[in-house]
Amino acid sequence: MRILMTGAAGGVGTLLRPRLARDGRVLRLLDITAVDPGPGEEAVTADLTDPAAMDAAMDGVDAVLHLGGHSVEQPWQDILEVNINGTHVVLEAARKAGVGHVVLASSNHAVGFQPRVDEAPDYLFPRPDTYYGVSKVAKEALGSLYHDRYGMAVTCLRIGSCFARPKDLRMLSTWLSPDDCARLVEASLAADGYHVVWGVSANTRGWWSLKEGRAIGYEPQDDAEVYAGELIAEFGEPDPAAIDHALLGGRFCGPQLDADN
Ligand code: NAI
Ligand code: 15L
Repeated sequence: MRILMTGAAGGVGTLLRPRLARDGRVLRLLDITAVDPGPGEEAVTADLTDPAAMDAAMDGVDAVLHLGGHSVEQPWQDILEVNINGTHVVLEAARKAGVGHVVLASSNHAVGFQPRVDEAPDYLFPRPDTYYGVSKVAKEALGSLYHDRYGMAVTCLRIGSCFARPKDLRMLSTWLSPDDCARLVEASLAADGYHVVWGVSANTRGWWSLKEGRAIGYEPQDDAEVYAGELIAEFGEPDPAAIDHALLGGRFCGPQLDADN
């Protein structure tokens, strides 16, 4: 089993590498930045928008975990080329190589302007908060197309905040622990069909449904609440009216780049 991980040099890729390592599994790590491969790993330095490079990178691959691209707001042309066109290049290379399973890193920012509710449902209708969020909507749509047209199994992860630990009060609700991220990726790699699931741990203060995640076999084990004491001591009690708690996308819904960027 060989898994191609795009964006492997990034934060999530780095957290996932040791957690996805298995006997009999090869992780092919692709990034525009060079990565040092360890045991059970291969490295490819390539631009994911380059079709020839992606065709070559897909050789012998069984599944793709597509993390690569801009992970925060950028000017429209950059988002268009790397996140939207880049996802098309990745999916098209996967299709031509006969790859059966693709996992796409979407984001809560695909639905960032949705108001916070106690449990936002799976498959919540898009309300992107940025060009970056628009690219995640497009990524989910491309995944849907490649599932329906070509029978590819595609799971889109609307990731909350995946870091070693939650860094602020919002992340008490949105945190996806690295271990839970690996559990979610494993479940997604095994899932058939097309799914859009929240990428979040079992947080006491969570806002998002875990139903679709559980339906594909994801059982989160972590809860950001263990960090609540220290975060509240640092930042004070959460204010439900503040942008970080009133809208799903939090401060991404505040001023970003000018529209003409
Ligand atoms: P990151 O910014 O740390 O890593 C992204 C990686 O993609 C970088 O190593 C970068 O070099 C690579 N990359 C960028 N353009 C590329 C190109 N043209 N060709 C090849 N590689 C390229 O992001 P992070 O935090 O690791 O996120 C991974 C994915 O998960 C991203 O798609 C992000 O949008 C998504 N996500 C992450 C969240 C988080 O909390 N970390 C939350 C929601 C979504
Ligand atoms: C994202 O989509 C970003 O990639 C990440 O940097 C975090 O800011 C995260 O969302 C979040 O909402 O916390």
